[in-house]
Amino acid sequence: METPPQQANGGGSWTAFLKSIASFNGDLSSLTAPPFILSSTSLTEFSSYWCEHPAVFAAPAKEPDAAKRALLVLKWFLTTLKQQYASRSEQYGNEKKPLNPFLGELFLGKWEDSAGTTELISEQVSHHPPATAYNITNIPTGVRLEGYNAQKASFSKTINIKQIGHAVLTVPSTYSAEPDTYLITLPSLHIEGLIFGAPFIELDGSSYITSSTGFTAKIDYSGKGWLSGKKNSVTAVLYPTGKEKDVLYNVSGQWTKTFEIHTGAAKHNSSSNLVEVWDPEQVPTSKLNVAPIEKQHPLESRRAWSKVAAAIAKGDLDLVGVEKSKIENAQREMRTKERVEGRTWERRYFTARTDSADPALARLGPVVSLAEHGDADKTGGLWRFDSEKSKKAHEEPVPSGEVAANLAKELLGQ
Ligand code: HC3
Repeated sequence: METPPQQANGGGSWTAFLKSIASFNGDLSSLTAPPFILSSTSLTEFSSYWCEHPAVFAAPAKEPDAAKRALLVLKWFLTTLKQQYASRSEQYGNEKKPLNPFLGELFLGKWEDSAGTTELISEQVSHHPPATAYNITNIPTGVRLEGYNAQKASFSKTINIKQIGHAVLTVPSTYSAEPDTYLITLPSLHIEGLIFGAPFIELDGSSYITSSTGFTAKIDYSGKGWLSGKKNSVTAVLYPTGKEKDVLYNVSGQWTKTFEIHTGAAKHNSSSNLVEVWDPEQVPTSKLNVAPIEKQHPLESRRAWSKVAAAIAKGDLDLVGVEKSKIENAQREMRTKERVEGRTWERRYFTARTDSADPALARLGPVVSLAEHGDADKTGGLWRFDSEKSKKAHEEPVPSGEVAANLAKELLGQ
């Protein structure tokens, strides 16, 4: 059995943390985690996990057959799970508490590789409740993912997290008149290993991908049980929407290791129906390029949190508190000022859809039990990428010198 960190560190902080979790009110940002469990990475960065294999992300655009395109989308989704839920904790057992983003926080980057340029825009679009929105576009193919997410946590034996929000993948294809739309729901998760001071994520329940081309994938997650089962297990089936029994492809394996795709409803013993084996060890991830800190917009995550990150790296908890409070207080003052002036914070890249029904949700939402309003009450809005705003943001010069200093003072108290 592993040694709980309070013994390893000579402090009682992990036990205190466990006690605080037991009286947890569901607000993840309110968890007072001990210093060794604090991460200097903000949740706005997590949006990049959707595309660490840009070629896999863009692949559906080149597939003529609609069912195979849906399979490629399912495959891409499954390949992202390892990045999303295990990459911070490769050895398992050191999942940390990410920084809680402030409203307007940005994380911008680009992947440049064999798939061409793929752009990432991630923005904290709501603070109460916390919600992050993202848009990822592979420029050569136009494959584009947009989405937003928030978390609802509860405590029962451990921390259980329900993800609120969804993603929409658009795949332009030379083989069909209009682009395919895929509506993607997000899995639930819980934290394992808490009692041993070695937290890691296990996924549970089911999630779905349903497409405008008439295919649906159901993905089931499970972990290691008392008597059987393997950690991070996943199975999935792809079928024509509404015909769950007519399985076209099935997938089984572990989302952290390998998974196999077979035709039909089950894997044949002879593997004669094997389509593909995905092994993450064989396919290196592509590195996201992020501008050097001094060239970033003052609201870009790594620049805005740099002093907090330095304090975490030094293990100076008092300084972490001081630097975090500067940002929190400046943000509070900004919200008060906005209230007094009768305005709200203008999101830089996203707009909450309020005018008319969202086409993807209206068309595909009922298949996967997603409401037409997209749980907007729990995410501060139904957030969609705003290409007009994005164009404007791209045309503006990144604030530097005195302008940047004033912005940092006003918005981040730095
Ligand atoms: C629950 C979580 C914050 C949310 C993270 C999300 C759901 C964010 C969206 C990404 O696309 C996927 C994702 C991956 C990991 C999720 C985090 C894991 C742990 C963190 C909690 C706030 C921290 C709990 C504290 C501790 C010490 C137990 O790890």
